[in-house]
Amino acid sequence: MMGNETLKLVAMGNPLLDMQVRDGEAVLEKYNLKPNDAVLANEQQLSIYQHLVENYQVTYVAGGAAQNTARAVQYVLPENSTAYIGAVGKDDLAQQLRSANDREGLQSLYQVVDGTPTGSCAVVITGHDRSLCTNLGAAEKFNVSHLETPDVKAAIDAAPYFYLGGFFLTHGMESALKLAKHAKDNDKFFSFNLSAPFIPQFFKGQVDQVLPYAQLVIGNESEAEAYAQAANLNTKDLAEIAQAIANAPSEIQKPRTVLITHGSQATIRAVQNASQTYTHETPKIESKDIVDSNGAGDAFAGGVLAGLISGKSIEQAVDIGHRLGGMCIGQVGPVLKFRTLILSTNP
Ligand code: 26A
Repeated sequence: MMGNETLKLVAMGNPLLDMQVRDGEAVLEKYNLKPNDAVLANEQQLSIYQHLVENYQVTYVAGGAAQNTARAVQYVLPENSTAYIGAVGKDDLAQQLRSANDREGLQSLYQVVDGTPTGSCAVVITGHDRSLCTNLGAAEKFNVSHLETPDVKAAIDAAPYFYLGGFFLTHGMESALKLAKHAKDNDKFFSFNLSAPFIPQFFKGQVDQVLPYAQLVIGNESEAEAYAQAANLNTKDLAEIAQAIANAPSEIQKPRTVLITHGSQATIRAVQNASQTYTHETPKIESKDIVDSNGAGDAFAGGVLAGLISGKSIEQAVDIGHRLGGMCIGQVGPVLKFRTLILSTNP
């Protein structure tokens, strides 16, 4: 185990192995998936993984939204700056995820759950869109007791920054609140991502419980719209929605910042109780340079966090986020450079 002297960020989420295929129009139709969505697999969708293996060339990539973000943060920061918490099975997939994190210098603080496989995510690419269909497996068995194990507790005590994948709120409320309250009690920085429209849509109560502790909330346009609907805001205006999230009740002293990305359009920033919102133009990416958007939002979040951790202004941090998001879009899967995370390609 590394020492925690240099540790800056602890992230928590669902560690997943991504099974990515291209030209997946027929898969979307067969499994009733939308082109740019993220869902938990229902019973009819559970055969998708086998279907992909049997009918497509599958690229296996290390995934899990918050894990992708943590790797992106580590990509920017000096060695041994990041650690990641989540639950995996006792299997080869977990080993592959661990190795991918090792290669990036992200410390894996996994809880290993016996008898349940490591989670997987079908990533179906159509054009520039990605549809994510997840079987959480062991990730969903995460138990709050893991936060009290010596290595994990030491990392949490050492880290000044925390990042939670909003996806984790479907099952890990107790652990999420524990991290959030630890941050509040120790005057540390807690942030989370809305992750997918179904999180604010169906888990609004859970979002509202962690929101008061968050100094930074990140989401995209469809997640913001889902939040607005769930909160009865009666608006589709992204700046208004961002401001409403920023102004939601707070338990902390520092003002909350909300960043809403909007694909290739400008990112919107709102600050709690501020009189105006801000926009940050995104750098133009030529269509020919786009491979797929899997993980782009995670890379954006990682760049922003890495910027803030390095003491940059929020404007500079958002720029770093845009650069990392753009870099990810040019690679297969949630990858920043052509080196590490593609585990294998089949056949
Ligand atoms: C609970 N769900 C649905 C999920 C996810 C998820 N990460 C955590 N929980 N569904 C998809 N992902 C990950 O999102 C990344 C792209 O942003 C995928 O593993 C993919 O790498």
